[in-house]
Amino acid sequence: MSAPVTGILNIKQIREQFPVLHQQINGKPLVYFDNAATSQKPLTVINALVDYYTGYNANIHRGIHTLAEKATKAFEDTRHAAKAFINANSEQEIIFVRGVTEAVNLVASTYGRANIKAKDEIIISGLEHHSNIVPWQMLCEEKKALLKVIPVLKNGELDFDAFKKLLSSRTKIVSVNHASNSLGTINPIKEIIEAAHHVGAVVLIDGAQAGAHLEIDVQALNCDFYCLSAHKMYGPTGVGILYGKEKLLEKMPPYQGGGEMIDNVTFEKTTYNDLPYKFEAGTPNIADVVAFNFAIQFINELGKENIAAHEHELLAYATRKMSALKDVKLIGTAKNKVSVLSFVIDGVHPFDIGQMLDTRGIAVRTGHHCTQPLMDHLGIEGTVRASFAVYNTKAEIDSLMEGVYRVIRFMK
Ligand code: 7TS
Repeated sequence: MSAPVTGILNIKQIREQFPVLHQQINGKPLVYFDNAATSQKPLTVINALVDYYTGYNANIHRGIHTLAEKATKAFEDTRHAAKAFINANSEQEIIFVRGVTEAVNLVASTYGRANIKAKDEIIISGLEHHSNIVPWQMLCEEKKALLKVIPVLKNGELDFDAFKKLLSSRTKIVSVNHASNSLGTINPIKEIIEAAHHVGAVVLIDGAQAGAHLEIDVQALNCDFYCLSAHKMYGPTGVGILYGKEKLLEKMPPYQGGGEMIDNVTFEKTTYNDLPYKFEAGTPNIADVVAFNFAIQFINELGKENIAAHEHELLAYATRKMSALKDVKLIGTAKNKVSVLSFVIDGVHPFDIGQMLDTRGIAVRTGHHCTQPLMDHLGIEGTVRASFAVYNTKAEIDSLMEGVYRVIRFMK
């Protein structure tokens, strides 16, 4: 399979850094189009894990021995890199969590529990992943608050006028994604943040689908919270970031109690550690945090603009080819999209399409993509989703198309 040089990125060289891509699945070269679920990892990230466990595994922050110091430095280096990556104001604003799911739960449980009262309103959007729905629902149930939902237009964009009408002095939190995992829609988060701030609400942005694709500048956005999952950004699973404005984090109660998050403990009273450690109870996922730094470096070295340009070319190419098929319906045709192509084939279950593609070595995701309310709104059970990363090629999209032609011939 050819892997050409596109734009200024050498895709062939990039692919060489991803060992997992070079294998056959069901006798065919693997075509990995499930990047919105999790991206593959470059050798630098894999080697960082091996280096950590073979060279300097130690618990951090507490030891004075050499290994503990080395591990602590590597851990804190990632915080430094993450701060720069999203242009946070300080490292105190970067909390390591397991991923976006934990980040949203942390904010709902701490900021939410401390600030939401009966009849307050929380606004999410109809495009949200379950992890940006359920924690708010739980909070609303507990506090007798109300969950409001920004409607989704036919093309998969948010209805901004409807959003403005939902806003009022009762709105306390607005929580939306930067980009939709099911449809790819890039949301106008700067405008959403501005409008929400106008009524005094705080705003959380779920950046799960933005981290590897879109520029993120939390100061320019002026969001209050921003969440990322490393595993969708060429990094390891089990680690992510919660960014929060320092003045908000300072006032929030801790999330979990335990070691590291304390300043002083007596049986009568415990005082808490400074930021960011107040929110990092217990031994963290040290190895994966250390390796995450190499994923950030991978993205920085390629340049997000270059990555986005390549992925856009792939998206435009695949969209053109799919649109030409009368049996295929694209789901999500927003003007601004990350590289997610969702589709259905009339009369064929997405699961069957996924299985047939897998027999040809093509990995796509099928189903509701943890956005069941969105699928209900669209009146479908689910979609087939191909999502592209920087190592994907047009030749791989040609393979996908061959697979889709075959599904149509075979099933219709
Ligand atoms: N928010 C969005 C927009 C997501 O796409 C996902 C994961 C999450 C939150 C949760 O992230 P986690 O890292 O805590 O699991 N999305 C998907 C997906 O589209 N297919 O598998 C996981």
